[in-house]
Amino acid sequence: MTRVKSPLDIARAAYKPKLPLALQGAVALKEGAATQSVANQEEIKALFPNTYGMPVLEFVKGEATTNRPINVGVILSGGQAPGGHNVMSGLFDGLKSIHPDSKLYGFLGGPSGLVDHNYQELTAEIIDEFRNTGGFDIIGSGRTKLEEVEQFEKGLIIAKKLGLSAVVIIGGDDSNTNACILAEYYAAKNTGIQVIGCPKTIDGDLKNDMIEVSFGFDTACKVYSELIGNIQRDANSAKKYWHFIRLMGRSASHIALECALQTQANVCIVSEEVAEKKQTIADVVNTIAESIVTRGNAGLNFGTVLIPEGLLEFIPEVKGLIAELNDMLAHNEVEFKTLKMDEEQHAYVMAKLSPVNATIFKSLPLFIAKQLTLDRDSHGNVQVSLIETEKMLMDMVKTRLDGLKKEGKYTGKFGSLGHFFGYEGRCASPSNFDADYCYSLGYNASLLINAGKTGYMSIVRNPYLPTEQWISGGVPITSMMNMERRHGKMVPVIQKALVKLDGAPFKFLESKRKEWASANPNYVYPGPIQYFGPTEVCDQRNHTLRLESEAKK
Ligand code: FBP
Repeated sequence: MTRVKSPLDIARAAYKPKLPLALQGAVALKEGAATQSVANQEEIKALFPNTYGMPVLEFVKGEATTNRPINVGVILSGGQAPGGHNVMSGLFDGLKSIHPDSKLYGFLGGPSGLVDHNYQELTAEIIDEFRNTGGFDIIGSGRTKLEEVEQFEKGLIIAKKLGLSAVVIIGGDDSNTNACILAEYYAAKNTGIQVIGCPKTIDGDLKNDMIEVSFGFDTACKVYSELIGNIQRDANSAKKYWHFIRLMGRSASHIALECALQTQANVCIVSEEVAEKKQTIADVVNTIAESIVTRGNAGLNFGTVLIPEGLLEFIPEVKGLIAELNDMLAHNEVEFKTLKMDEEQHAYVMAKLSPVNATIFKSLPLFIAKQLTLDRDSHGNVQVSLIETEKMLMDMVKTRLDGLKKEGKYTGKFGSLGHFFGYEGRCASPSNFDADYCYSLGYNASLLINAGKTGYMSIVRNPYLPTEQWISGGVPITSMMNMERRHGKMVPVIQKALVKLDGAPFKFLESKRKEWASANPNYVYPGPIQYFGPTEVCDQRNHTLRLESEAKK
């Protein structure tokens, strides 16, 4: 059955993503200095003897060469992010420009597709259907962790059968950690199968000196900011609700911060700051209540509060509780699951926890306590998207305001509504920035493969500048790694990039906070992403990228 296309789908299909100047034609490879991992150099070097210490790579203009056809398998891993389809179309076009007989295979449903040999050849017809569209539906995604030798071996069988030169893994920090382990395994065994990663995640936490932004962040933030702007206009019209808006971002608060910069919301909680200042839940409640009191006493009984999805894990008292819960539930999973939900499970957890954590657990609203014990994801993370922190804060803020009212310090009226924005933005049609950036990442990945590289992440630098000035190449994944404790064991992982409290975006928010929380805010209504029109409207970069890039000058 043919898919019914929206007018935007049809118009967007004709969009030609822009490539960096250096990639428009034949390329040559320039090698930079050798790299080392961000920390734990000796341990990482010992674990990755074949892929450690490689140089940073840059593509520059070169001479045309004769190439052989290349077959490549591609995997979409983890949460959806706008632009994934463009990574694939860039990869496809790159492979075809290397040799028209090259083939691209998509492994279906994420990394498990490689292990279970579920795949489909991606023909020009299929790729054309998905150019510049959002979503990962071209082949689907999944969260299976690639970590066992048995999985690598099964992958090898299908790679050999399809004559693959390389596997491209489009994923976040955990998926690219797995890509690195796979690359090392295949290199150590001399299989000739290369592995290349691409930096995906709306969360924006796969970021470092070489990767200024992960793809999808720009579009997702623009979608959420449009919604927040609309809510602010509604709030400013009806003047009767405080909107508590939780925003995706499993760990880092990059999304909440960027949306605050785009919309000038009244309050934006930043988890990293909460952790740094060792704040309690009561402190967070007070921060929010303060703005509500200031505005309420001035007759303004409405406003917006942005809450990062991962907040609870950053509140030191709750973090300790979650760590103990993770271990306890992992060890008692079977028994725990036989218990009746709610009371039985709650009592069971209370009995198993240390006294300190049992007290904290008991103090949480029942629905939050229950949500904290839900199944972990395949990487052992709490599924923060299922924890309704905004509702918890709405309740607690109300209690606090009732108290302040009794003390005669608050004269306003408090009505609140909760929202969670996450899935709304993950599959949006990519902004022009993400469409170009992703296409370039994919095209660039094909060139890394053609150059015989493995264990590299495809990178495109200077994304704040116009596309033609972007610099593309590769960075060894081992250079982003450090050792971290996971499931009670020290393992090599890509270091997650949290919001830097001395970074320009947070500093800017900090300088504006008082003003935005006050009775006289100046809401910004960003409106929808524009795909056609003047460049200052359509090609605008996000504030995080702008502020960080200006700070570098
Ligand atoms: P990735 O880290 O895989 O890119 O996913 C990010 C994310 O969208 C988080 O913001 C969110 O917490 C999580 O995925 C939700 O996961 P799921 O799609 O499994 O519900």
